[in-house]
Amino acid sequence: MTTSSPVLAAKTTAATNSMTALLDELRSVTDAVGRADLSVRLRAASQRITDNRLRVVVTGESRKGISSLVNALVAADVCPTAAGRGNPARGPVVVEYGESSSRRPAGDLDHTELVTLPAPLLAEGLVIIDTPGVTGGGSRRAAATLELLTTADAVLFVSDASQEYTAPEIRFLEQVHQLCPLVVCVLNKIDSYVRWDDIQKANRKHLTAVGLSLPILPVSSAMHATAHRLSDEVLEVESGIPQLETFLRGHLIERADTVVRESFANDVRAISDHVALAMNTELTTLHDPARGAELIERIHAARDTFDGLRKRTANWQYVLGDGITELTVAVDHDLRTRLRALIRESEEEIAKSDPVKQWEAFGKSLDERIATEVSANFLLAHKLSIELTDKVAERFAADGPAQLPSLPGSGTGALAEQWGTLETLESNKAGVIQRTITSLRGSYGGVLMVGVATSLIGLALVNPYSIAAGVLLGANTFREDHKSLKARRRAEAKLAVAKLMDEVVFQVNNESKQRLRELQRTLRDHFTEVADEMLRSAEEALRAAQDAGTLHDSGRAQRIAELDAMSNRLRELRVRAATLASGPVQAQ
Ligand SMILES: Nc1nc2c(ncn2[C@@H]2O[C@H](COP(=O)(O)OP(=O)(O)OP(=O)(O)O)[C@@H](O)[C@H]2O)c(=O)[nH]1
Ligand SMILES: [Mg+2]
Repeated sequence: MTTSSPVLAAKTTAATNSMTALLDELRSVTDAVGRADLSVRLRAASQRITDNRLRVVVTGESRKGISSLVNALVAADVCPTAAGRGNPARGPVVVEYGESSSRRPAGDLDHTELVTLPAPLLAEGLVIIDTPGVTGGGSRRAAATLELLTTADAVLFVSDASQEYTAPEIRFLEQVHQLCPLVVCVLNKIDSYVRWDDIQKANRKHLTAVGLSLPILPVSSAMHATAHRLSDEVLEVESGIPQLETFLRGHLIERADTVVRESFANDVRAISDHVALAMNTELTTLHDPARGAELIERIHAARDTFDGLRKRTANWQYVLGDGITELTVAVDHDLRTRLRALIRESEEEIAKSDPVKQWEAFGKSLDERIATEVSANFLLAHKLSIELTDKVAERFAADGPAQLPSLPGSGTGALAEQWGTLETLESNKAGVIQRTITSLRGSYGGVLMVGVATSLIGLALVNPYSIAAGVLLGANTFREDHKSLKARRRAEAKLAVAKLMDEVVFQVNNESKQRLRELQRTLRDHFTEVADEMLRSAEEALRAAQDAGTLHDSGRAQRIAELDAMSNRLRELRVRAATLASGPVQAQ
């Protein structure tokens, strides 16, 4: 979604500039030694530093002020609110940095809109996502939002000061926390409820009861809007929005900055190690051929290990392949078990009552329950995917150093659009008219039958006897029909439920299989690439050592001088990178 967006955050601080400049310098070295693979990696590292955007998803139950909060954070009226244009967005609104304000559809299936504007918090790298409020613990929207959360760096969970957390809110918070560890609870509308601090205390108790220790920050988006309009700084502080911004800066932006610096230092270290291997092998061979030979032997052995790591027969490849198969089976089994329980419950309900009377309500509640089960199944798949990534990395690292790749997350919110709804019952469509016709047919038959018999004894076809018989038979048919209709309706209702569940299993399984295939591809590509890089370095080192052996005395001194210079340059770059990585956060 946003990752493909051409709009980049304006996060060009002095530190990011120095970091990218250093990576460029290092690239001139990797280019000089002909390591195009390392140059590509350096370019990707530069991109990560300049495009270091953090996704903050804002969610909560409907009408708590999610959109109003996003507007307050960017000090602009960019997300439609119930109070504003009266037409809250149907899908998420992604708000990110842009030099000028713009608004366009993000081109997704789920009605996502992309808004850009030059707000300070966005310029620091935040991308804020306004989501449509979830209407209950198990609604489809909650399922769609959960999917969005797999790519979130932080979540703001909005509730208001009118009431304490409800059970569905706590359930949802627990799920959110499983997907994104940085969750901030925002207590909105403190301007309208004087006893908001009681609600805050009560909410803290609810969170503690389920073992969640999350910050609860009281705010008033409405007060912030007024403060902004009147340029009233005191009111602005009272609104709590600046405090929320400070929190996000301290806990998200600065920490992410540290992560970026660390990964920058790691990249520089790893890449200079790759280059240094060939250089040092050549230098050692030039200085001391005996020691060089020993080193070459060791590199040969390492080369074979790295070559083995690239092959399909490598242990980590088996761990990955088997893991994906196991995961697919476990996720499918979990979904089927959950839905089977749901089918059983629904059948009991159908047997107990006549479902036609509340078919629509029944369908709605079933839909909610399906969404709850699908969400739980999704969370399980996510958890198992992370465990598998760790397992594969562990296996790989047993034979060589590995870095963890980031997990793929589609974040399209398509999860909830996968299954249909309960279909209308045929017998329900028939209604009263059909039943009257049926019973009339019965009574008509009665009139005819008795009429024909009585006509034999000289009475008219329609006579008091035939009419009485008609009435009697008609009533009977009506009763019988009513009974069989009820049975038919139940059978039909059960069939409709089973059909819907089949569809859910089919669609959800399809989606999760696709996700797992993507996971498999990402992990396979990542670890193969790491193994390729290591193999390439070993081969380069062997080649350099061989070249060194063929040099004559005069060329040898010159080559030693060249290598010494390059190796000094590498060392100097590493020292500078380490200083930059541990340096203080610099303002723009
Ligand atoms: N008093 C008060 N009202 C607020 C505040 N923030 C939002 N509201 C009101 O709450 C209502 C809902 O606000 P929205 O921002 O549309 O809420 P939402 O959570 O985005 O709602 P949906 O997108 O429809 O789920 C509107 O009538 C807002 O005016 C606040 O800080 N104080
Ligand atoms: Mg909204």
